[in-house]
Amino acid sequence: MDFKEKLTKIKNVKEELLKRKNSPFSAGNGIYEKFAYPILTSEHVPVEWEYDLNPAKNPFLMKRNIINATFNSGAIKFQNKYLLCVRVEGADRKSFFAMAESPNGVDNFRFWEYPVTMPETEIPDGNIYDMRLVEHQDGWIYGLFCTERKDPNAKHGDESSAIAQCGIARTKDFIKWERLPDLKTPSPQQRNAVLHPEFVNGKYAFYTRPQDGFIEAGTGGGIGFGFCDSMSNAIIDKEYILDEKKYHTVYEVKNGQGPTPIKTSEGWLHLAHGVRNTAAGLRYVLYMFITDLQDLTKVTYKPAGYFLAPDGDERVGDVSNVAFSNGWISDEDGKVFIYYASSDTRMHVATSTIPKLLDYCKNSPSDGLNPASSVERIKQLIDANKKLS
Ligand code: M1P
Repeated sequence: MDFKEKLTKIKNVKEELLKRKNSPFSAGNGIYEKFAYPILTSEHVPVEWEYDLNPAKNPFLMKRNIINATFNSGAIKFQNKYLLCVRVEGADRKSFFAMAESPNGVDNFRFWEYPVTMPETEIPDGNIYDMRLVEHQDGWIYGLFCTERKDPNAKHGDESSAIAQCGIARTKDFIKWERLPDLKTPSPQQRNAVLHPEFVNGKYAFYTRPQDGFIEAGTGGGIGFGFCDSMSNAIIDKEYILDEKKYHTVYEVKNGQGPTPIKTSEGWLHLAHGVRNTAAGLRYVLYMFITDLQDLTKVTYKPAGYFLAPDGDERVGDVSNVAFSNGWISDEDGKVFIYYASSDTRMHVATSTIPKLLDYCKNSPSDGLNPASSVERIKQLIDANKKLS
């Protein structure tokens, strides 16, 4: 096959993938529906990102920049399009951001022509990932993300110790980004920091995740909450723990706020990830809770266990057994698009509605924290169902 034929084939295969229709693949669990295909994979990136299309310079039509994965994406509805700010990872292990859009939120996602050029602070980023997009009351769209840099105090020869902090940027169009100083908190490291969409008593409010080390949350306690006066110099003096990690739960090792919460008449709807330990390594699942409309640190409803876990093929990838979400979109008609990544490799969508998610949070039993109460819960349900017959 000559260069031209090869290129046509590559482009046709890609076009078929990009245009593929997606549909719910099972009766689901009544709470949400998962879809048949991932919405974005490394195969979705434009040909021009990976190949040099000049036959004189690339006679074998080889990939020159291999893209390894497309995952953990922020999400927002903008000009009637479903936009994702995707964590794209190259074969060189570096992550960066790229915008992708879809007309309907479940398929036909296409990357924009160029990836995001993210300005740097005085200390260059070693890696950037997991953006949470928030349209704030102040008129800006903020992107909060993890900026990772080599630990300056790492021992000689230690090339893996790193420091994670919350990077902040803002935009009006997702093309031009203004980088602001990193968030400062009492915690030595931060990941999974998220901006609340409204002012709270005139202040900016953040969900944080205090952590002792790069991987370990340690004494960090859980999902934190704090206030600051300005985004141009964001400093949180005190973090309150609003959702603790707990022994023998799906968030026993650590947890983290997912996307920014959705405001409903019944409270703020939250999606978060929880991490537990297993003999096969860490397992990441998603769980939900609601916080009070007035007191944002008060959890009012929290179902036991996970809301969404990696299933089937989702369980395998670069970091297996991981479901992670940092983006969702709530439409005017109450439909909710939950964007989640599986195993740090690819992006998926699940759909639900605000009434269903509220029903799930309010009417699912909370964690009794022991097997006796789990059995009691099931017995009560059996008895109630028996009375129906
Ligand atoms: O590899 C799983 C996830 O690990 C991290 O999440 P957390 O800080 O809660 O452990 C992040 O690096 C995330 O990107 C990744 O998906």
